[in-house]
Amino acid sequence: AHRQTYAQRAAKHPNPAAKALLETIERKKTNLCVSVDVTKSDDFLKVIDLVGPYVCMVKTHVDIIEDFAPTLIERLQELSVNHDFVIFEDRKFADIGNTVALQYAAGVHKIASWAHLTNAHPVPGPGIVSGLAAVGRPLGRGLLLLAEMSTKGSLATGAYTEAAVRMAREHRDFVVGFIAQRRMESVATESVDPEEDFLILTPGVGLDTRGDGMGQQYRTPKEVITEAGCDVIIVGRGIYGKGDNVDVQAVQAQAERYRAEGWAAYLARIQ
Ligand code: UP6
Repeated sequence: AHRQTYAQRAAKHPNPAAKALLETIERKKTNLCVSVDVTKSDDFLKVIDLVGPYVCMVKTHVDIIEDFAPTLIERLQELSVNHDFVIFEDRKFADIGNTVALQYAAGVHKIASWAHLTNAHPVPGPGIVSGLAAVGRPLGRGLLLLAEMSTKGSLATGAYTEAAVRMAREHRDFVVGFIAQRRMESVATESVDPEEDFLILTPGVGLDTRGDGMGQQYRTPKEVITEAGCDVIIVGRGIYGKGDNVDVQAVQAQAERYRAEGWAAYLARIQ
């Protein structure tokens, strides 16, 4: 899949959320997803409004917003329409099917009602996918499985990563890809359908530092997109620093910088 263009893949993708993401990437010429990890609603909306023109997707951790109100989701949805980006709630579900279905549909945040994509740890086994699919599939949502993590000492390696890929292959109507550090086609190859097209979304991307002192490890867009064959770069603090005192010009400049690097890395790959 990674030798094809985003447009070619969009045309064939059966899942509405994955298709929308691929179309957005092609239309806006950006494979940048900004992870908006700030704790105040005003900063959250401000950063999204600033980076909106440069991104295909905005990634949220809605549970870190200290003044959360349902109207925040309405504003987020307006920004998603006006700036043309997909919404990914990085919830990292990790419980039994029944519980994750409730966490996805209900509670304060009602994630399934607004997030085009969300993600889950495969650790509980395939029931987690069935539980989330029962809620998300009728709504046209998509799920990403965490097959690998960007952090030092991650346990998601080897046989665990292989099991994640097998789990995804058995639920291709809802699982549209992975959070991972490389392409997954060559993992657990006993039952690969040549038509499968899993998106690889990759966090741990930074141009100016290699880590954060708390286990995070950064690679460049070129390493991630050109060399490892991933599809989307996820960048948080590389764009907005600590997230306090949002500097309008600096945030826009960094967003355009990562967009340009990510796109050049993609063009180099498909050449
Ligand atoms: N994230 C990772 N690594 C993973 C999975 N998810 O960093 O393997 C998420 C974090 C954070 C973002 O939860 O929201 O991606 C990375 O932010 P940063 O660019 O500021 O390090």
